[in-house]
Amino acid sequence: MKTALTELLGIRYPILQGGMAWVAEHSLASAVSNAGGLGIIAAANAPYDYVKEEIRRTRELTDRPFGVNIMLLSPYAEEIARLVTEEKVPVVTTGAGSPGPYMRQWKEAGVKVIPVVASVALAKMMQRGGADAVIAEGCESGGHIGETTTMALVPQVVDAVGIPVIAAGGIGDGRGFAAAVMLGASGVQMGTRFLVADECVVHQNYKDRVLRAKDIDTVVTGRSTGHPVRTLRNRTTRTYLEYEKAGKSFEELEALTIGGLRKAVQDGDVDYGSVMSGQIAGLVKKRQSCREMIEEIMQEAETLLKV
Ligand code: TUI
Repeated sequence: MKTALTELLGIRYPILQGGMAWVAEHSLASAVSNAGGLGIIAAANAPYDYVKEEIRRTRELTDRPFGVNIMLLSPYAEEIARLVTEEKVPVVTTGAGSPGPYMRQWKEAGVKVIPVVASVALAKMMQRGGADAVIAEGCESGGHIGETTTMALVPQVVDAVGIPVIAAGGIGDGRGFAAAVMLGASGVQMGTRFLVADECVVHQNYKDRVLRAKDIDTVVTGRSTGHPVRTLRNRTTRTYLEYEKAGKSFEELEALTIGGLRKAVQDGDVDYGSVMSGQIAGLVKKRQSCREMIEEIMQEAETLLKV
């Protein structure tokens, strides 16, 4: 399938893998790129040397294009931005903020820039700043989210900008892909489905929670602090939501979740850790390789889009 996005990035299928913190490392990213999508390494809160090594390992495993995601709330965001420029990483995606200050250096280095946006206003600002495409991410996504759903956000962003739009949030199969195309998207980004991929290094307990999840099993914590985060419901989210209702302080809330994602991803502590996942988890029922996932999704989508 050829779209503005496959042309822009030189990839076979217009499927990006989300830059999931602690999850999206060289093994997952290279598997997605080798399968014809765009694999992405998450820089998350990691420092320069760690991400540099991840880039080296990814390059060892694939000669296809790949990306690095910079989480702009990271204390290392600025040095990771420089690393991406130095390494001439093919694609950079950003999340949780505006990458304005770094856009120029990336463009000059020939890095393709694709910011994640959760509003039309930021999408327009990114286009003005020279972004090559934007990822319009709805609040069905896992992790740090905006307010608007994918269904409402994507067509509004498509109407507001002239660059390719990638839909994210709530997409997990060929039907979601086809729906995104109907909304005007040139491709999709998926995170939750790739969580259970064979090449994904997340702890088996985490994968099992996603595989067992039902439609209503995610919750959003942190709406009161300005950092809403979607995860699968567990003991910690229950306590968190009680604390929020009781008006406990920001510090008390933070103390509940600090290090929670690492605990869930690496230690497999899915009762107390932060099991970030999108609402589409209820649809994710089988483990597969990244190649099987991508080929299945594209086949389903192509059948639907032909009728
Ligand atoms: O960034 C994400 N998702 C994430 S980042 C993350 S790491 C984390 N861990 C613990 C607590 C908090 C974060 C986990 N999940 N998605 C991309 C995304 N960006 N979603 C929403 C946005 C966004 C929101 C507001 C982008 C820009 C924005 O406004 C920026 C501005 O300055 O206008």
